[in-house]
Amino acid sequence: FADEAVRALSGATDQAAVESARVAYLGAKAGRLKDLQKGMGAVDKGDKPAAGKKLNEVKAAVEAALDAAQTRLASSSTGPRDDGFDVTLPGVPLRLGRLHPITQTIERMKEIMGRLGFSAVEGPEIEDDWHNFEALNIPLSHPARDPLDNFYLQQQEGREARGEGREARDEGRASASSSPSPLAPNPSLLLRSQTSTVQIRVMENTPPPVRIISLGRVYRPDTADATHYPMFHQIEGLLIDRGVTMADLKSTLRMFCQSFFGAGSRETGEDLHIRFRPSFFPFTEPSVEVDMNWQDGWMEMGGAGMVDPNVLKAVGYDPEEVTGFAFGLGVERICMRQHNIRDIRDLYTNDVRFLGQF
Ligand code: FA5
Repeated sequence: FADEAVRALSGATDQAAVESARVAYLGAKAGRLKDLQKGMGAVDKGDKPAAGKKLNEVKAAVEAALDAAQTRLASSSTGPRDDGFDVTLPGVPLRLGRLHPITQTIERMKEIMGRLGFSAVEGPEIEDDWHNFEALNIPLSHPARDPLDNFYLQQQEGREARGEGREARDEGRASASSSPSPLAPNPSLLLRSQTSTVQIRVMENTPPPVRIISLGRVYRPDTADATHYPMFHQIEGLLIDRGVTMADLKSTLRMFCQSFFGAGSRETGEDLHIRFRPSFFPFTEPSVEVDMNWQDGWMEMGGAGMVDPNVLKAVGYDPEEVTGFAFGLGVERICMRQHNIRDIRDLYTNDVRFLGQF
């Protein structure tokens, strides 16, 4: 009995096993030792002292084994171990990384527009004059080309600028995603100021119908304030087909906003409205500024309109055959509204305590 109990206790690998061995051998009610003590009554009077002594020895041996097992388990789960590793010290919390709020917004926009049948395409951030201005019906004299409103890239000297410029433009026509080399000596290379450039790149390479979105960085020498940053993101949408109207534009934007902000759903009980204000963009006619209602007011989302026939002609489409709408919305503004971020600069100071909230 003593050997069996000692073996059970010294082999126990956790507290539960020690406790069940304790109950089985030393338990006050039905333990095996208790049974032996009860059996003492039947022992002959003359044998009793020897039997009592033996019983005490067994009890002491089992109790010692119990102590040893408890000490062994306690020292292995708390306090420093032989190898100096103290398992009682507090751990170092793991910091999980997460996507930047703008990246999250972009992913969500792609997902929603994808469900509406728009596929995402990319365009280069270094653009030429043709895609950023000329094909978008922005003539040479237009103020949008002002060097103070654009990040033009420095030109190489001693090369014939005009001819090289046309070459860079032809390269651009060849592929919607290939970017002219930043070293190309085109005096009109610039960091794109809008994602509308991608409209041209796609239409040059795709016969209608077209249904795309393009999301990416754009650059303007705007002074940074609460709602402006010199680098920001736009989502551009373009749909070209037979018989496309302003009604299609409005319902597409409405569905997009409804999905994005979750407004108009039964849960929020909020109704969602899109408002068009007359505006002007050289590449759309008519042109509008797009607002959506939000918390008792209107929030400006971006610009939109019906693609100007001159743009359709510039990319080789027949305006008599197809029409289309385009829109360009500020991604930061939408992200800020979604999360109640008051200052756009917070998105780009890279303070992980701020960014970690989203
Ligand atoms: C355009 O850029 C047009 N390309 C939009 C367009 C596309 C019109 C297709 C028609 C058809 P605009 O310059 O208004 O438009 O800029 C659109 C949005 O970008 C603005 O409404 C605003 O939300 C955002 N935006 C403009 N400048 C900044 C800036 N400096 N920082 C952050 N967001 C900006």
